[in-house]
Amino acid sequence: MPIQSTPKIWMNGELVDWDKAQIHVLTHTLHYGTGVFEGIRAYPTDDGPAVFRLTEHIKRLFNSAHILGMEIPFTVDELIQATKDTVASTGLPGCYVRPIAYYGYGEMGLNTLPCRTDVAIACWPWGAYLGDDAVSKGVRMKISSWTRHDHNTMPPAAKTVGNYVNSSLAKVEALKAGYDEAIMLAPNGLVAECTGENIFAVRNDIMITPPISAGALEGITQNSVMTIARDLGYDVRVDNLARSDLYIAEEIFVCGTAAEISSVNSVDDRAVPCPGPKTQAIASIYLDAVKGRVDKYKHWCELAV
Ligand code: PPE
Repeated sequence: MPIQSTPKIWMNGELVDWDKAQIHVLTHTLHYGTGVFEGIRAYPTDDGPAVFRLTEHIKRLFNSAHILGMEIPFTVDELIQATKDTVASTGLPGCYVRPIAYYGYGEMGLNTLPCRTDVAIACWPWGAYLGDDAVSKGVRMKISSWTRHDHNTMPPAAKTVGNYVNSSLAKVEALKAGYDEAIMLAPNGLVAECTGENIFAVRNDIMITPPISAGALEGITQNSVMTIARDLGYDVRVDNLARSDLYIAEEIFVCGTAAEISSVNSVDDRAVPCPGPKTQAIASIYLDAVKGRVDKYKHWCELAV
């Protein structure tokens, strides 16, 4: 699906026309992957468009930059406001939001110390990432032949641009083989996450999701899911999962901002019961919560105007 344009993109402090939001072909990050980004969603609520867990996403952008050693020339509060302004400028009830901080035009070479950091925030409508019926029908997963990079190669806890070469290799391999999405294993063989989602597996009635140390991004949807699941009385643990745990799981789902919550119906052609009751219960509350319809999670919805 081609990107659907919106009127404005925020660039270094101002809203510019969508078509004018351009960068030079010698922009540093285009050559070396030296940037950090976020994926956020704004949803319609009764009070207007609200950005889901915006503060946490912007804080994670700064953490990613800190891991990379990049200085963002704005404050957390400034980028929170900039995101709200960009969302409001679309006139849309909801949209996907993509902030990116990158080393701009002016320097080349691997030394990033002299580079200037530019920041942009773009919004556009982005529908169901893994298909409209991802909760009910589930997706077919394949364990990737690509290993998730480890902490001393490309820190997976930072959402850096370059990290996503690894995810793209795995995603395309899975799609070409007829699957919907790939599961990435860490160099030690334990389950890390998917190409753009965290993973949960239910074993012996316990919901388990791998830790950051296993190579997972500290997912904000993962965190929302854990809160919802615990409030439902489920036993939720952050712990390691082996490949075989997935094959014999009672249910599996993946979650992320773009993907929201999606059931898994098979892993490497081993059927997984789908849709699982815990997955369905959590997904239904999550999809209400993002729209500000669940009082106890209303603080997650940060109004754009
Ligand atoms: N792991 C990875 C590797 C990842 O990219 C994401 C988000 C997650 C876990 C879930 O994180 P969170 O969104 O905080 O729950 N992936 C973003 C980018 C997807 C893309 O295709 O681009 C997203 O979902 O926006």
